[in-house]
This record gives sequence, C-alpha cells and structure tokens, in this order.
Amino acid sequence: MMHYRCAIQEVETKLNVLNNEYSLVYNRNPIESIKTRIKKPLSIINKLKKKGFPLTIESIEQNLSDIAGVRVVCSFQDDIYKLAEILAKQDDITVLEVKDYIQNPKPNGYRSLHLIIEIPIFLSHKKKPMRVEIQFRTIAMDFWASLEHTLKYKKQVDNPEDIAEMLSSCAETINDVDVKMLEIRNMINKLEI
Ligand code: 0O2
Repeated sequence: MMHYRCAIQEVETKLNVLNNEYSLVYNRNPIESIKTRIKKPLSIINKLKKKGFPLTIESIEQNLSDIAGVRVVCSFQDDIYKLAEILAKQDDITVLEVKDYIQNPKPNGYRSLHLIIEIPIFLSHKKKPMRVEIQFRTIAMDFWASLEHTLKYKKQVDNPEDIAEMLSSCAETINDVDVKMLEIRNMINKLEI
C-alpha cells in the first residue's frame, strides 16, 4: 500500500504543478480540488472475489487498476480534456486505458473521464511502475456522483425506477449547466482579448 501511496503523491504533485503554472500564466486554476484514496482492504477482497481472481498480493497488482485513486475536480469540461492530454504527454506516464463517460455517459447518467495510468516510483534499490486510476470531473459532475453514490447505499426504496429516472434527468440538467458555464466563460474571455 505504501507503493500505491507514493504513486498517488507523484500524480498529485504533477497536477499541482500544472495548476500552479495555469494560475501564473492564465490567471486561473483549472483544478478546483484533488481528492485521493487507497482502496480499502475489504473492497479489494470483494472486487477480487467478484472477478474470480486469487486473493494474493500479486493478483492485486496484476488484476486491479484502481487501488490508487486520484479524483480531479475541474471548473470546466474543457479543462478536463486539456489536463488529461497534458498528463498523457509526460514522458514518465503511460496511459493504459481511457474511459470517457463524458462523451459516453453511463445509463444512470454518470459522467467522468477515467484514465488508468502507469507511473514509476523510485525506491532505494529499484524503480517500480505503479498503476493509478485518475477520475476527472467537473464540480457539477462531482456533486451528482457524490449524491448518487450515497443514495446507492439506501437500498430499501419502494420506487427504484422513478428514482433512477429522476437521477438520470438530474445528470442531464447538470450537463446542460456545465455546457452553459463553459459558454459564459468563453464569452467573457473573448471580451478580455
Ligand atoms: P470506489 O468506492 O470509488 O472505489 P473496473 O475497475 O474497470 O473493473 P468498473 O466499475 O467497470 O470496474 O470501472 P469504472 O466504470 O471505470 O468505475 C470505477 C469507479 O468509477 C468506481 O469505483 C466509482 O468511483 C466510479 N463510478 C463508476 N460508475 C459510477 C456510477 O454510476 N456512480 C458513481 N457515483 N460512481 C461511479 P468503485 O470501485 O465502484 O468504487
């Protein structure tokens, strides 16, 4: 787990560097907040069992890509793609997988851009590549995902279909707001030039 924590620190530092540079050059911060987490042992065991993988350290390293997680909450949708592109170009990062749930939202309305990357950590006697899952979202998408995640655990409801439909409709509304906020920012930027 220490190795995963180090990998998270590497990614977080890279993101903070980019945010600081943007702040200096463009006078704004594309990143609102960064949250990190290491997957809990019970969740690791459950996921391995669910997927039919052996419960060993080697199996965790080989089969699970989201032990180390970094969630990047951005102000605008275009910041998400810009940051992901910049990170992907860094020569110590290898992008293993991209899941674009913004262009292709999940049926329940979930939107985020997920990157599975590999990044090296430098230990006393070796360099070790580590996998990290980075989730990029806007503030609005994060608001929806956090609430939806909380509500998922309250399973005893009489009308799950109605709730699912309302959540999906909220996700659409939230996306419309994201698009409009980006439009407004672009209109203001044009005036400033
Ligand atoms: P937690 O508690 O965040 O760790 P895979 O990892 O590819 O085997 P999956 O589920 O296909 O499995 O991966 P995917 O779709 O990339 O989702 C990984 C993570 O994205 C989830 O982690 C959630 O954090 C988030 N996520 C995906 N779908 C939803 C959704 O519908 N609602 C919300 N709120 N979050 C979602 P975990 O392991 O499920 O949970």
